[in-house]
Amino acid sequence: MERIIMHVDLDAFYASVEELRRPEIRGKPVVVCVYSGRTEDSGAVATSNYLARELGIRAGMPIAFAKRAAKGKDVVFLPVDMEHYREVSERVMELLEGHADRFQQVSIDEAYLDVSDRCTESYPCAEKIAQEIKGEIKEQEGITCSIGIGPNKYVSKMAGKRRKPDGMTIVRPEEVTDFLKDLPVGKLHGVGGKTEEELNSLGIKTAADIATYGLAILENNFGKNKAKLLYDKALGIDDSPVEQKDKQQLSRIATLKEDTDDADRIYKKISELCSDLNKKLENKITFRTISLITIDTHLQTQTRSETIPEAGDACSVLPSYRILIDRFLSENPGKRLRRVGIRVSGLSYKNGKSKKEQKSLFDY
Ligand code: DCP
Ligand code: CA
Repeated sequence: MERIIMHVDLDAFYASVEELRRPEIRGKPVVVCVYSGRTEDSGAVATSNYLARELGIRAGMPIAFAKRAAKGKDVVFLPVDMEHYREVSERVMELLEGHADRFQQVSIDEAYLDVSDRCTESYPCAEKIAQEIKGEIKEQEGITCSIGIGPNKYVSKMAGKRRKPDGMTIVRPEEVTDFLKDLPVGKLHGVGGKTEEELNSLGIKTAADIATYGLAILENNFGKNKAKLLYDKALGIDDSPVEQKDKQQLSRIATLKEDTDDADRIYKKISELCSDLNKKLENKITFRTISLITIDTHLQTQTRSETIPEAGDACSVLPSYRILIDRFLSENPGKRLRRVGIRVSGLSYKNGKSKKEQKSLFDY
């Protein structure tokens, strides 16, 4: 059976999330930075929104360069808030997972969905799912994504890059070679700068050139493995499966009814979140570390963690959360919280029965 794979990538992720929660910066160029702290401007750009990209400001650029490009213009510079982006990411990933037969998250804002079973070779079905996903992410999180659909992971990734932001591109099996043929070799996902140069020096500029060159001659120049890799990229061949991986951490975050610094109110919300998280743990996952996540009225996020003896019930560790809450409040007098959350990490997955339930030979 032919597979149908979808690649979902959130647009200008950190910047979109910042624009969403800070209405005052919407419509302006936004640059999100990792400040190293050495001097005021040392560090690098993590991402920029599309307006800032028009000024030439891009991810990876030193902040000082970005400031020069922004000179005289109303450009907003913000520090990264990883905790917040992780929170949004986790919710989006859960939403996506619900639409897939097999699901693989590949970065904070990217995932592959295998929809082959639910769509049995029907691209209109996959397109419908993609539209639903776009709608749900927009409605639930207020941000946009770009989606590529194709017969394998590589083609879906390449398709997703074709139209951004808020794009959708479908490449059916019979369209793959045509879709790739005019692309410069450097644009093929996984072909690095050095390989691009080597190919160019042989007169190979596009995917079509690689295909015409042929596998045998490529092998002379690149060795067997790399030649096959390049050839497959030119023709859009990729058999790698969408690999479902166990999560490393689980969390739940919620908004308090009103901003507060009252320990009991915060504790009450935390206990609700514990019950909710237990539904996910299902007595099948244990954890060794717990964290309290706090987001105050100025959107400042803090995380406090504690290593505990292995546990499987999120509510059994409520006393430890109480200690973390009290510690937060005493260290931050006057600070009121808008949102609170819990996270468990250091996860172990029990496959089927737990050790206790497994009978030894002697029990028989
Ligand atoms: N990121 C980073 N440093 C980089 C590249 C990216 O910290 N050099 C972070 C910020 C991005 C996020 O990872 O928001 C996702 O990376 P993408 O490459 O998907 O870039 P964006 O989502 O920002 O933009 P695009 O719309 O091009 O996907
Ligand atoms: Ca992205």
